[in-house]
Amino acid sequence: MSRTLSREQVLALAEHVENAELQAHDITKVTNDYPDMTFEDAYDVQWEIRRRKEARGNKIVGMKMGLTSRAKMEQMGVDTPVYGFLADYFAQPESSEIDTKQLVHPKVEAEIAFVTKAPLRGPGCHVGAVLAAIDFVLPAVEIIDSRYENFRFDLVSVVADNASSSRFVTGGCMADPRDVDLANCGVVLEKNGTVVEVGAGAAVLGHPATSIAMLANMLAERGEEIPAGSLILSGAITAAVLIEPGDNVTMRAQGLGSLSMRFV
Ligand code: OOG
Ligand code: MG
Repeated sequence: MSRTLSREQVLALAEHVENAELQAHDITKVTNDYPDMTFEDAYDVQWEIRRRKEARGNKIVGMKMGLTSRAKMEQMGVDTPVYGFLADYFAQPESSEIDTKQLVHPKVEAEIAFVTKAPLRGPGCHVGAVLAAIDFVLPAVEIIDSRYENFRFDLVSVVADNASSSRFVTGGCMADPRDVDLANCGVVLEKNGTVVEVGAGAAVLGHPATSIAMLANMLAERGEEIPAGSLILSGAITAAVLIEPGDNVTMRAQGLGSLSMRFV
């Protein structure tokens, strides 16, 4: 572990970045002011944002992996997966209206969500352990919203910004992972009735369950685990799509049904 920030700097950055989320305004990326910041520093900031939300009474309902597909890595110009947490108010019902006034510049991503029935702990967590600990999978649209100007960032900055987490919608049908071929599962993302992205589960590290194993192993580096009952977004299968007020978004996943939402 290497760190460059003092405790006071971590607390100040967490307040600064979280305020941008809560007030829906953009900020310059944190590495402009702290060019030597490390991943450990950035995760310290993210975990402090999580602590602030919990102290305010928010519940943490799950986790997300990001930048797990080539499409996303190329779109954002980065090369390593990152994780973030999901707070209770990020979850939005299927077919609901999502208020863009609470967001800076939202984009949508088609993902597979995993819900755990047993804790997952690294190091050494593998796909087999993940599949044994999963209660069910279901399709999900993640609404990401970087707080950084023009959605441009480096990996350290995006980690400090909770991996751009802001909202997510699950729906369609839940399935036992034993019954679905998640690598070959085709997904279609539509905006206003037009297909804008297509892909298959294998885009996420060869199999989306790999992403959950990677999360357990990354968390182990901080002595943390994935608790039972967590919802985990395994990462975008395709590139993210910018949306505007008035847009309707539908995701269809092979054998798992579809889900929609509207942005206002
Ligand atoms: C970072 C979050 C990426 C995904 O699924 O790849 C992400 C970003 O692109 O803003 O959630
Ligand atoms: Mg995502």
